[in-house]
Amino acid sequence: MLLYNATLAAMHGEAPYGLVRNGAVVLEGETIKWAGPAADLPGPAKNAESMDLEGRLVTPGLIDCHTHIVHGGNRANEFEMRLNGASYEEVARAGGGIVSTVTETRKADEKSLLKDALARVDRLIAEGVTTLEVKSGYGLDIETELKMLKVARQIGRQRAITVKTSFLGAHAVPPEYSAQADAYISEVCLPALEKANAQGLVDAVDGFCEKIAFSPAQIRKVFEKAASLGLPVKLHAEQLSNLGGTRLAAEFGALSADHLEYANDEDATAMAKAATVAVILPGAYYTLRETRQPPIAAFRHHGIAMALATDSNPGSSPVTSLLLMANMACTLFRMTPQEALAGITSNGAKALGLIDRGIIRAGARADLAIWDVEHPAELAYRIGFNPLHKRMSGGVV
Ligand code: DI6
Ligand code: FE
Repeated sequence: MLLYNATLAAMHGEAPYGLVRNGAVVLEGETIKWAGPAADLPGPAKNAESMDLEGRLVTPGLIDCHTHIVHGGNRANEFEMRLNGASYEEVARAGGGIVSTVTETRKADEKSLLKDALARVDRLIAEGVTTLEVKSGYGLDIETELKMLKVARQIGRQRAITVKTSFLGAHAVPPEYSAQADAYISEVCLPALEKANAQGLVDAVDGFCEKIAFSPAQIRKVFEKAASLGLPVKLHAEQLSNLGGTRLAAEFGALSADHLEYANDEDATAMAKAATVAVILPGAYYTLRETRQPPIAAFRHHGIAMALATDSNPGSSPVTSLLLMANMACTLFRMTPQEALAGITSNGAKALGLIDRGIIRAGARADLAIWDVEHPAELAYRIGFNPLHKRMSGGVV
């Protein structure tokens, strides 16, 4: 199939956005066979079945590389609590926060978890998302952690979207292990990880390194298990304070360190050395009314790839729009529209360790988003406007 009369934001090469005016893309099955200026089209491609894109913009399919989109219930009540003056930490210490979603997620069966998650996933798909990361971490017992990961895998079967799963057993200490975080790690988290991995449910291992969650020493135990299983790691690090999680993640060659509001130049140096992607999550920053900004200038200075994600979760980021995250990253953090688009395409792929997508070039997976806009900056510029014309996942519209 030949797509022609398009502007390509290929997201690689010298030009800003990898922009190709009057471009064309040739697809073969699930794969991009050729992409470039229409004038350079190889002869045989001209005979293919063709689709006139009437000047529209084509980007790689969007990648949401950090979500907790599978969960029971919602936390509108805590939204109200915070508006009545409670802080995020106070809500968590009062037994609310993550733990209240754990209760709801334990109660829910797979069918209802899937139904609720799909309603959110469909909002992302409607904005051109073709690859989605989903974390566990609201089970915090072996059975429910496995249940969440199974539901995540189901999403990839029920919708034309690639799902990558991250095991997040070290998300919070469940009430039954209150003040026994070490015991929780050894008795629940590590055995759950082994079991989930044995069932093929784990693509990466994540953790929450924070005072209200787990210390670097505890996260190290989880990462050592991940390494022994041959699984890549990533980490919620430096979100509310600087505990050294980012440097720990870099030491383990993490795919990404996420949040990073309290990261410093030393952390950025370690990330650069390990080629760890910085995942910026403006939805959590905004929802928590955080004032400390992630050190974007340091990440730029060190040449660190920056990804953007929704962090879709019922507590700190009830978000189902990746385009809104692009807008917020620009307006709140002064990222450029080009950095924002890279954050939800090429660098999102890197944060998941995927080398077959996130850019438009021969050999990449045919995951594309076709937009009713003239210039890619429009994608980050507008607020609450979805200009998606068509989405292609593995070559299928
Ligand atoms: N950091 C976050 O922002 C979310 N998880 C995490 O580790 C919050 C999850 C929640 O509040 O339910
Ligand atoms: Fe998160």
